[in-house]
Amino acid sequence: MIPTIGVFARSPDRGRGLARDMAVRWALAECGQDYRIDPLAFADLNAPEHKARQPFGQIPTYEDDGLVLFESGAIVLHVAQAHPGLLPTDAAARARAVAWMFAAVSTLEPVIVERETALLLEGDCNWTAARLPLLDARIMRRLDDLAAWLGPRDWLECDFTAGDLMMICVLRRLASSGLVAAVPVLADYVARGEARPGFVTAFAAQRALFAG
Ligand code: GTB
Repeated sequence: MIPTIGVFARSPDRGRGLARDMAVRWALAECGQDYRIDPLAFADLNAPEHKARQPFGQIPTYEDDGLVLFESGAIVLHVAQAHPGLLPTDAAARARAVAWMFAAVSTLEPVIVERETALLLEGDCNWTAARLPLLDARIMRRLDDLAAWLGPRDWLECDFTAGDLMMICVLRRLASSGLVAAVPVLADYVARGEARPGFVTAFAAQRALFAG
């Protein structure tokens, strides 16, 4: 079966690969798995048909052989369990890789999304300018700890895993902030991920939606 993923028909990032379907596309590309896309307009997201797939009216979704999944991390985990290449076979190493997936979405991503929300939805509020340095400091604390862990390694554990894939997708959302660029170990880490053939393929596929 070829899975179908639900994606934005026109992502607000205009093809920069910042929406969360990018992680799913990248995981599938790393595994050499073809997929179809179901491009959704914003107006489609809250339709009952879509909410039956994604209870919160969001993308990405994933459908394959009767299985309907939501949550990008859960989808990537499912793909990584179904194909070789994104999770180690050793049980302990596999558990470490999964821990990094959770770290990406539950320790790094929330502070990053809080900054995005402040800029996008509260940009006009008179407290935002004062709050931004606090949000940046919270993010930098996480980035410094992550960089200290990474040190001279290429990846979070021995080999590239779904943990790196999720972490790099989360870090990419800071591209316009300059915060990752300020931590060379992390800037290099993100660049290593972006240079992987799987990333290049996935990035081109999501960008193609903006070709017309
Ligand atoms: N926890 C869920 C997951 O990981 O799957 C979160 C899914 C989610 O936030 N989806 C967003 C969505 O559908 C798109 S990715 N939003 C519509 C809605 O909630 O109504 C978030 C996103 C969107 C756009 C950019 N961008 O343009 O830069 C970046 C990230």
